[in-house]
Amino acid sequence: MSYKIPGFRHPNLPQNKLGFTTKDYEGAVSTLCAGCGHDSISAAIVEACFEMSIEPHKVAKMSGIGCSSKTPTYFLGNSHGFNTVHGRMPSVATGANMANRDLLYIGVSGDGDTASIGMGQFVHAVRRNVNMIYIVENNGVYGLTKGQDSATTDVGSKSKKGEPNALEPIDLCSIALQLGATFVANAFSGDKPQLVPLIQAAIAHKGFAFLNVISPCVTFNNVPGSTKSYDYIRQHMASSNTVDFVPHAEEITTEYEEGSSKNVTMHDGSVINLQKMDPKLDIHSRRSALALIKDYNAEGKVLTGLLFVDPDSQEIHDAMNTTATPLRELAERQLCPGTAQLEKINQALR
Ligand SMILES: Cc1ncc(C[n+]2csc(CCOP(=O)(O)OP(=O)(O)O)c2C)c(N)n1
Ligand code: SF4
Ligand SMILES: [Mg+2]
Repeated sequence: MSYKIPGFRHPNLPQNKLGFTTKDYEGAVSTLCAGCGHDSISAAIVEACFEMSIEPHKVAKMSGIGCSSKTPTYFLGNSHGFNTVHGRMPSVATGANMANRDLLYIGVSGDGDTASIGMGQFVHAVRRNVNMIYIVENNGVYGLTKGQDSATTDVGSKSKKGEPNALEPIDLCSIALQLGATFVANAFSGDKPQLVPLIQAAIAHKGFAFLNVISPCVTFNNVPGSTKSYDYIRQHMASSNTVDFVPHAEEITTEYEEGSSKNVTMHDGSVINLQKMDPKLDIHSRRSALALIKDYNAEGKVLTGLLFVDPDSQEIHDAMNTTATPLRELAERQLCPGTAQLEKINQALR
């Protein structure tokens, strides 16, 4: 119960453009272990949505199974939600998005949920460029089922009760880049100043926005020897850039040092300002991101920040030329072509 303490009214809380306070973006009291990284990610989602004045009823929270997949209960309590089956969130999110593109889809998954049982589903959501934000709360362990190694556990990493892991891990950012994800970022749950603008940029992105967030499991994988512990990540984390998100219609007011900063304008007019860029990173080149992840990895470092973005990406609705109207709003007149038209189609097939 580390994230939200229930209840008093705070009349002086700041309000956003909609007149809502952060309270309006919170959810039920968390039942996760005190100190779990996942709760920090929930808090960052709350802050990001509050600051962007997102209408809670225009959000659909999607998840699979795991401690991570439980978290949508603990944020955006006034939004829609679908807690699916283990590893099956991507197909349910794809279906929902195809039926109604008017909602903001926030998918939350775990390393087990995505990199093992859900891998087949994940790759197709990326390939289809479904317009959603997809967060993997990556603790390198199956938290909910009490501490087995996952497919993202590093070689030699040791969880609380385990032997050092012998198998090569799957790097989800690299996989997402190779599959064509149009927005890829890596972050740490303990670095809120970096995480909140990354979530906001992912929300503003049109297409599949992938966010891998290293999120320590304090109960099973926060011991010396684990490469997903708080201490290890704090000591080995390196930033490719620091990120400022400037919403549409707001001016960039901060002055940045020349040469160390870059603006990326998103399709809705908002701007991601990247500062202190690693000069080796070209934010619009998959190759450069893939190479840099490998370089940092070889030095034993964990590269964080925005790694790749295609601001002109064509999401699945663009590619398939589907109707902009949510299917539930289509009347029979629009759905049924009529007898004459049907006869024409049938003739063409004979
Ligand atoms: C079909 C199916 N297989 C196995 C399980 C058991 N199971 C539940 S959660 C989980 C792993 C969760 O790990 P992860 O996605 O990393 O989430 P975490 O708890 O670490 O946040 C497993 C194997 C299940 N619920 N359903
Ligand atoms: S078991 Fe681990 S992942 Fe699950 S709530 Fe506890 S600390 Fe978080
Ligand atoms: Mg996990």
